[in-house]
Amino acid sequence: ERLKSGPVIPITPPPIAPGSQHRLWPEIEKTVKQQVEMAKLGVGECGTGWQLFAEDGEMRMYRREEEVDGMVVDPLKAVHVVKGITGHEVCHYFFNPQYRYDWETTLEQMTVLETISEDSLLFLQTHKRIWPASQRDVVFWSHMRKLPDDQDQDGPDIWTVVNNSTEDSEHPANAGKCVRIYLTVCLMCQTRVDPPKDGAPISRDNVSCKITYCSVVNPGGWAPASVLRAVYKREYPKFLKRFTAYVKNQTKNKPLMF
Ligand code: 6CM
Repeated sequence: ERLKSGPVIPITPPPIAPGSQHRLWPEIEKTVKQQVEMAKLGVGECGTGWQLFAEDGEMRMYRREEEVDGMVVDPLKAVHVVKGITGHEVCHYFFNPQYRYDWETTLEQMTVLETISEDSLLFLQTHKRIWPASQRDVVFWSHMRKLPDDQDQDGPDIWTVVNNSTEDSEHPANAGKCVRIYLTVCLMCQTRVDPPKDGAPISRDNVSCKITYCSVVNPGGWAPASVLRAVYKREYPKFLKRFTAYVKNQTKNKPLMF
């Protein structure tokens, strides 16, 4: 039978390269582990140098004033607790490019340069110019993952997205009108579930998400310190409030995603 119809050619699906084969993978692994460990550390009562600069309801934002070669690189750490959403949902809307223009108000243009793996993307973004500084752009990988909660093995997983600057030979820094910025960002989300006493199914009323957002941005070139600090003071609270409100609004009529 077979000989009559010719040789049997096995049909194998095209290989999907796992992230672990990618040139950036060792750096992604190392950075994600480091960033999550750092995000888990509290800001401490005092003495660690974190100063509270914005507060609104459950949201607290802290910064440490730091400069490198005269440029402001103040590390930022924010914590927020938002009712009715899960960590997986928060990370889903933060990671996926199709939602970014909806919530990222400083964004001018976003391009996905490469899909590294299902949960890792390479982005090029240009941000709106802030007077009197030059416009900024940034190339970064972004990676989303879930991690078991070692404090609560039976509880929901921790979800995280880490963004970290990298190089891309086709988009060299400072080649056009933009100054390249360098960032490391970690969004870490822990879901709390408070099940109904009567054994009723878990609804959005029974969940809340503790969000920790850490960021260090090097502006990459001249930017007046006072303007930069004023921009951060205004933009970070605006971002976290707007983004979490966006996630609440997007998910309110959808089933919970753990
Ligand atoms: O983490 C955030 N967004 C992510 C997705 O876009 C990603 C990108 C962060 C870019 C942060 C750059 C913001 C600052 C750009 C202006 C620099 C101006 C310099 C000159 C000023 C005098 O991680 C949310 C980022 C929220 C930022 C407020």
